[in-house]
Amino acid sequence: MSNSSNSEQRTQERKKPNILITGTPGTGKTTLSQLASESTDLFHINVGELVKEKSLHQGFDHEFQSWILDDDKLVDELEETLSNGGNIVDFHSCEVFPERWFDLVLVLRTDNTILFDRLKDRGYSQKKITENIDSEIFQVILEEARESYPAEIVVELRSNTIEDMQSNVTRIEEWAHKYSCFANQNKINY
Ligand code: DAT
Repeated sequence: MSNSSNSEQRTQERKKPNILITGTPGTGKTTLSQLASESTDLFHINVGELVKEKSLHQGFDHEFQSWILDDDKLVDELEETLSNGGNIVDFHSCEVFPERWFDLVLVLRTDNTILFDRLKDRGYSQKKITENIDSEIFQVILEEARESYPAEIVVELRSNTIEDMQSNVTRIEEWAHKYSCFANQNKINY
């Protein structure tokens, strides 16, 4: 199936879009998702919290200090909600989700020195800080997004400053509004 028919299928099925906000830990996913959720009628799903809350994991990895995700459980848990549309999904990885779920994939990017300070403030160990900074330098999440979703729905967003954050919220707000208008027009046409 071509990318364009994939996106048509996405729009026809949902009156409201699903947006994935992804990026290295500390780039601002949760803050942006909360703000964007408040200024649109989209529902914020913090996947990291959900995984802990509903035990969608196979235990804790002490070496990497993180939960070992149970992909199948996570996809099953979210399937119905995502099929209905109207969600902002916030997670530090993106390859686990089916491609058909998302209409827009935003990858947040932060300069190393700024990211370092944020992760240090969060109390991360030196090892965890280094891993995450390396991941940001090598654009791991951006590459993952480009491999997992059609190029036209993957957008890289700078997230260094409060001004960046505000402009990202505005862009999401405008985009979600356009999506809804387009979906409603489609409905009238069909
Ligand atoms: P993530 O969900 O990606 O782990 P977060 O939303 O928890 O990141 O943000 C980490 C910290 O950085 C938090 O104290 C808020 C701050 N922050 C996030 N994005 C920012 C931005 N664009 N400008 C300034 N501070 C930001």
